[in-house]
Amino acid sequence: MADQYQDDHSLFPVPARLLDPAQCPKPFVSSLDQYKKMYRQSIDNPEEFFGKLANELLTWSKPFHTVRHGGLEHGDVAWFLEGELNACYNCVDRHALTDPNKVAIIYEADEPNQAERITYGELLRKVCQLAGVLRAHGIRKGDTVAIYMPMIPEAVVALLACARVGALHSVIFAGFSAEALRDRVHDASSRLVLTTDQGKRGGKTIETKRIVDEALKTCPKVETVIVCQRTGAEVPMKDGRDYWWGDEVFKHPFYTPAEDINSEDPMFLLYTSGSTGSPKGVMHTTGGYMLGAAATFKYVFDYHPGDIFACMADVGWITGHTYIVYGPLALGATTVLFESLPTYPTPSRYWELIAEHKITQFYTAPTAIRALRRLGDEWLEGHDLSSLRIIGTVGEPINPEAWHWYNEKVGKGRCAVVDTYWQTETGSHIITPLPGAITTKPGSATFPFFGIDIAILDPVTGKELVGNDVTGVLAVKRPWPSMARTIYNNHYRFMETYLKPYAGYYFTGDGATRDKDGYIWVRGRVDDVINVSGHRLSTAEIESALIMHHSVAETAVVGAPDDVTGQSINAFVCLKPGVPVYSMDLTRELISQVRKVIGPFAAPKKVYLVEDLPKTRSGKLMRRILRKIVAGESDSLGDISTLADPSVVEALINKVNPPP
Ligand code: 6R9
Repeated sequence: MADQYQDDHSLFPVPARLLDPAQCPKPFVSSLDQYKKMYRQSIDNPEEFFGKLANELLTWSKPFHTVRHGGLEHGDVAWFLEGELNACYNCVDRHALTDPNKVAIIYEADEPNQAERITYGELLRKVCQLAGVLRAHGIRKGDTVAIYMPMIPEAVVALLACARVGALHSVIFAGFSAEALRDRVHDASSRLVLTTDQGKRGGKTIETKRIVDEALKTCPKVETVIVCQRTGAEVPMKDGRDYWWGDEVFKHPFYTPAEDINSEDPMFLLYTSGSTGSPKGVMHTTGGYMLGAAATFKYVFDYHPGDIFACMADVGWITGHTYIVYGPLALGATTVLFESLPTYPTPSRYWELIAEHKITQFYTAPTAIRALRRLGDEWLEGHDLSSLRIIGTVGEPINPEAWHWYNEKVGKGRCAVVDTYWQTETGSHIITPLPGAITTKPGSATFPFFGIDIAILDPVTGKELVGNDVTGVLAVKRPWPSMARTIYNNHYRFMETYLKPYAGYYFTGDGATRDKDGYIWVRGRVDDVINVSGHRLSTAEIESALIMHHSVAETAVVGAPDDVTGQSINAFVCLKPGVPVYSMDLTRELISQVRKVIGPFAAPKKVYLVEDLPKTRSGKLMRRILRKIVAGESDSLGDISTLADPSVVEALINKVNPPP
């Protein structure tokens, strides 16, 4: 079965330079044998392995006695039970106390040549002041705070201030629309929102505060909005609700203690898309999440003091949480916060960034690599990328062409390439090469991280497919520290989505192959989730946005393969009787409907106005057929005899690929 994929099995051993002490710091894991030994320990004796690691990498205000409790069967996973620690203390105080002048954040603003550096000492002062503001506005341990902010240092301060007072932050990516923001603020019952006047990205202005105002029209529970000035533009302020960040922080001292937090106290919510319509507030707790962030940051990015780490994600997604904020700061690293786009003002921006800040680890998404590769190699010329040691990807499978380009043109064949597989729900990397130990294959995330017991299951029987050369659905056999604990206010849905589909396993929603050499290849989602430029979107969410339009009777959304964005959104729409079908305006209206309800990044690339959708006699939509048609595989539709009206298919094919 594994043979159906054209995998690239060329082998890339660890670059010799990484193992040469004259050129690079010695990797923490520097041979395959060492990886295997450590992995074995983490599986055979997780209590000892993770107990030791948790004490080595984190500072606990009260020690834990029980390393691990509960399991996947009952969905009662808990780690480091009696222990107490504060995530903010671990990320800020302990470094500010020992090395206050060390740079914590390099903020690379939208316009080039405006970088700012924030030291750990300054960061502690900023975080304490904002923590004071939160407390003054009645925020206490366990409350949820919504954060809707662009990529500015205050966004990092916002996350850390919440962690300091024990409030759960719920960051909503600033590309979400007012309606999507409202739904998330409402679902989390957030009483306070942190935002900015405007945002800046790629030279464009984003009306952040206006979007917040629009969203809050129907969020009566929100009592306070704290507005940070990014551009200084004049924005409406609502009396008694809206306060300027700058005015508020001046009222509070530069130091305020961090709250004692139990290891299993919730730390944050992050909304993500699933198979069904409404987004789910994935909840992470403190000790386990922090350990996952710190441990993967140490071993996967092989962090050594002096390194300058740059993750190009947005803090609105899990990658930003774990690898811009918590992982790097937990280990006292210098982390780069990039506000702009890889193509602004020119497609050299990443390479300028690396050269200017002497970045040692660089982490981005395959979609950015594909886009830059297309724009031509000349944009790389003349930029000194020799500081790089490790280059990583995340968010979607990387195709071999993009992998080779990244390795050769960016890494110059002298860096380790880490294709890191993980999810919002896993909290940190779960399948990934370790840069000093693993021979890679382009497009494979290779092997599991410590403590991750991978299983590939037969999708139908749920039976584990043991051995190599197997393809099935990807699952994990036992709990790991940074796995999500629940879905906010909906533990039932957590169980149904992740732990019930295959009893005793955590179900990822992805398909995967373990090849003949034991390498894991993640194939993409097996559920109704589409991955566009590394952004997770649910077909049901887009469908429900479309159906709100008065002309729409019915709709089906599928992902089509796309050279740059990985997948693109294709929407099939049946109109209500009497609505004229051939209308360009209507197509535009439908696209803007999705932009309005979810956000611009969810806009369908293609909208097909059609008479009928392929359904079974019992009325079940056969998405599989639509997927094949948009992928240009109409000649291999499989069995269509169960369709109520097989002639529908012909019409759909003609619509998508009109005959000449
Ligand atoms: C971290 C993040 C998770 C989904 C996941 C999978 C896809 C992420 C991948 C990858 C293949 C990789 N995915 N990394 N697929 N190779 N290295 O992206 O979290 O936004 O929750 O998305 O992304 O399909 O299930 P999230």
